[in-house]
Amino acid sequence: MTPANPPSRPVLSSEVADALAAGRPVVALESTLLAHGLPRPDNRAAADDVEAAVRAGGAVPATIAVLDGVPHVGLKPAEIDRVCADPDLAKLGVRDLPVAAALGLSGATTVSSTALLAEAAGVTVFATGGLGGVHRLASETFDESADLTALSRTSVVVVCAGVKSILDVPATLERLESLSVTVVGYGTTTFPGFYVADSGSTLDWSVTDPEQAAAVFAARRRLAPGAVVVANPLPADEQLDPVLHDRVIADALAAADAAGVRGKGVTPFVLDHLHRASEGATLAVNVRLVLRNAELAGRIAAALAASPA
Ligand code: PSU
Ligand code: MN
Repeated sequence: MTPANPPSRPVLSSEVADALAAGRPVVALESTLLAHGLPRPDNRAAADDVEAAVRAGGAVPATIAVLDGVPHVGLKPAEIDRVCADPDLAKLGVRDLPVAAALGLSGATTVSSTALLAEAAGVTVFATGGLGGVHRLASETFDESADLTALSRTSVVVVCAGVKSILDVPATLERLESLSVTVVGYGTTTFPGFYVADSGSTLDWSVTDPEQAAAVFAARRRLAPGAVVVANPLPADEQLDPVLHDRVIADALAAADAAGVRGKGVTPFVLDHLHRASEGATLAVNVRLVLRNAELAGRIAAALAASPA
């Protein structure tokens, strides 16, 4: 059987191809947060809203997923329908891409695989909700997201609201340092806590506007491969109530443990538990922070296009 396109040769939508050819700004969006991070059917409206937020920031959105073995950068509405509707869609990190390509499988892409496919397509700015990272009790389970090592070798700007607060945030920041991933706060040296504005950890550096973020990325690209993480906190008046946050996260982690969930099932299980236990409060905040990140990513992509490295 002839293999489908190898992962290094993604298929671009015509809008994304035209924008890249003309040097116009493009922002990559991951599909795992749609397929596995947000519940159906709310995820479908969120997908459109996130793309609209990228446009509001001044860039063309490029949602990324693998369909029938072929990596796509920029999805048509019917393709986004597929990603959002299929309850059995695979979750694909970098290591899963060759299997999907060779066997003609479909799946949503995580931060790690989205960053790789974006870079291969020439898209250098990427928006998500929260990065994967070091799980609590990772010293026993060895559960550390492949997002971290992927970002150490992939040259993209990733706009996020920190790392998911279900994780061990200080340990994740230590690993990002070890892996030489550049991390800057957006307008703050307080590292955001995904659903909450403050994770309790601090950063060495901050940038004040999209132009500074673009300049940091341009300098990083001249220096060495690897990502620039732009950590964009929710404003305090939009965050989840921190007391509710701490309670529901403890419950969700205990439930995951009791259910014996392991591996790549952990993050979707815990996010789903949180959405239910908070009666939708974590879901609303999750969507809100992704929209803010998408808009900022659009503005950073526009700044990069205005003064290319
Ligand atoms: N951010 C969100 N929701 C998500 C994720 C991130 O707001 O669902 C996904 C991303 O795709 C990230 C993945 O790459 O969770 C990490 O999964 P794991 O912990 O299994 O590496
Ligand atoms: Mn994991």
